[in-house]
Amino acid sequence: MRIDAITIFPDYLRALDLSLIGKAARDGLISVHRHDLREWAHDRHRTVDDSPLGGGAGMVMKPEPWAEAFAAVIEQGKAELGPQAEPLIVFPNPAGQVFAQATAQEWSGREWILFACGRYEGIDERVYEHLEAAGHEIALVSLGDYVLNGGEVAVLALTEAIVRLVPGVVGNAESLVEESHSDGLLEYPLYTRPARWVDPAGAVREAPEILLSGDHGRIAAWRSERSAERTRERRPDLWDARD
Ligand code: 6GU
Repeated sequence: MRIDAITIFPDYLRALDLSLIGKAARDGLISVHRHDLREWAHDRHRTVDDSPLGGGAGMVMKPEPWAEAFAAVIEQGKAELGPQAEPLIVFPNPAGQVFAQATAQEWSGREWILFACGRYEGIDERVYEHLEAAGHEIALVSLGDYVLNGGEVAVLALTEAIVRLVPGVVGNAESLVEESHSDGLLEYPLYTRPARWVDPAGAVREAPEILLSGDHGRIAAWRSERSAERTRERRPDLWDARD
């Protein structure tokens, strides 16, 4: 999978070199390319924003640097992947559809994702129109119902959610099956040794005995009950939406 990200803060995305995503890149499972939008600004100050037409607070990202950036990055990607390759262009945006595991799963099978990080109040609307008219597939996604200053933090989150589902990235693929949201429910509670633990306040805390029983059938049943119980309590919205 190829991942491109266009941003005015490429250093913000250095975290993609670390940990699981960094290793996936070193293992050749993904390649990550960061691009500074200001490379496609032409004035002395490398301006990428201007005041909103019609007035109002804040600044809007100008269309020209974005259009040039997309053209250049898409050309680079096609040079690497072949002329038939097409990116999914993802705009992190608080006004997008809320991102969820099903989308992470779907996008983990993509050949090429191009993230476009807006800052300020947003990007000139004509950039989206232009990309759509050119036949590109675009998606606006939000992390949730709150506002961040820009798309960079979202790209870190989205990339991690997607890349960990790329085959081979997570060593133990089974761990992806049991985790929260993989089946629309929250994960059951987890325990490790010691089975009997005295907490710092002196309370004795025993792990559920069933987990020591070795009876895999009963353990599985116990876990799915805990999973259901948790989901009903903490996320009634998920519980009501289950199949
Ligand atoms: Cl994806 N972007 C911004 N700027 N704010 C957000 C968001 C994204 N998701 C939640 N808030």
